[in-house]
Parts: sequence; C-alpha cells; structure tokens
Amino acid sequence: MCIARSIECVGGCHKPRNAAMVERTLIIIKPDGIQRRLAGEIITRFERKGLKLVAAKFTHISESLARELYTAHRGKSFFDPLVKFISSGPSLVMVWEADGAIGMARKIAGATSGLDAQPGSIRGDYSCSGRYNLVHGSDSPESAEAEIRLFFAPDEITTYKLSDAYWLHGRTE
Ligand code: IDP
Ligand code: MG
Repeated sequence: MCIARSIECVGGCHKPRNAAMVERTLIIIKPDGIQRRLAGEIITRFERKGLKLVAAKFTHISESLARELYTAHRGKSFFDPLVKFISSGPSLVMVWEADGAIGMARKIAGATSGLDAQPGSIRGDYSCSGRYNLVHGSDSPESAEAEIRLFFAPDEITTYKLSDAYWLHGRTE
C-alpha cells in the first residue's frame, strides 16, 4: 500500500521532500515462530532496521482465512499442508511501514526455504525447512493491500511519529 505523505526537511539539505512514498507490508510470525519463542527476535529485526510497527494482532488464523491469504498458491502441491500449518496455532500478524517496506521486509525474512536463505536473514538464521520458515511477508503493493485488509480494519492501523525518525532518514517523518 502506498501512502503519499508530506515531509518536512530538517536535514539542512534545503531540498524538502514533498511526497515520499511510504509502503505498508503484512508480516506474520507464523505458528512455528511463536512456538519456538522467536517472536521477540523477529520483531527486533524489523525494529532495528527502522521499520515502524503500525498494527498488530495475536490470533489463531482459521483454515478458511489461511486459504484466502494463500489463494495465489491454490492447486500447488504444498497448498493444503501450508494451510494446515498456518492454522495449527496462534500467529502474530503485524503491519510494518517504511519507504520500500515490502522489499526490505522480504530481504530481512530471506529466501523462502530456510535451506536456501542467507545467514543474516531471519530464515537463514533460524529455519532449516521449506515450509516451517517462521515469517510471512507481502510480495507486492497489491498483495500487501489485500492481505492487510484480510486482517485489519482501517481504524486498527495507527498513525504516529517515531521520535528517532530524523536519525533514520534525516527528516522528521
Ligand atoms: P514466501 O513466503 O517467501 O513469499 P511463497 O512462495 O509465497 O513464499 O510460499 C508461501 C509459503 O508456502 C512459504 O512461506 C512456505 O511456508 C510454503 N512453501 C512454499 N514453497 C514450498 C515448498 O516447496 N514446500 C513446502 N512449503 C512451501
Ligand atoms: Mg509469498
């Protein structure tokens, strides 16, 4: 999801940015991440990078919602086991916001299979499975928008300023 924002320049560059494109992405800490007590570690990766948490819900995803979330994979051999896995226990469903959040979050998560993911990524450091790979991250602005809508009403997504924004970007927001 792209959100046009008016940005005030405080960095001394004298070229105010008028409309930065901010993205939102749906990140899910899957049931394996919760069961393995990795939620804090995973959240820390996104926090330290500089993304902003704007919504969160700890919930046991139903089979029917899992089927909707992964509708693009219907018919594939891994679809049914994936739906069973995602609906097998509670997940932490979040929306994170930043310029380029969607691509950044996927790099932080790493390649789909933990067997291929680079060390330094969440999956590369903590997963050794193609399915039990700890996190979901939206793969495009269109899917982010649809996925966020599956889990959150518009008024459940918060708007606030982070006090360290200047030190992350050289601007106040
Ligand atoms: P992504 O999570 O990196 O976007 P997708 O291709 O969208 O990967 O697949 C969705 C989820 O389905 C993966 O995160 C993983 O849990 C599972 N998955 C994908 N490919 C396989 C596979 O070949 N075997 C088993 N599970 C898979
Ligand atoms: Mg995907």
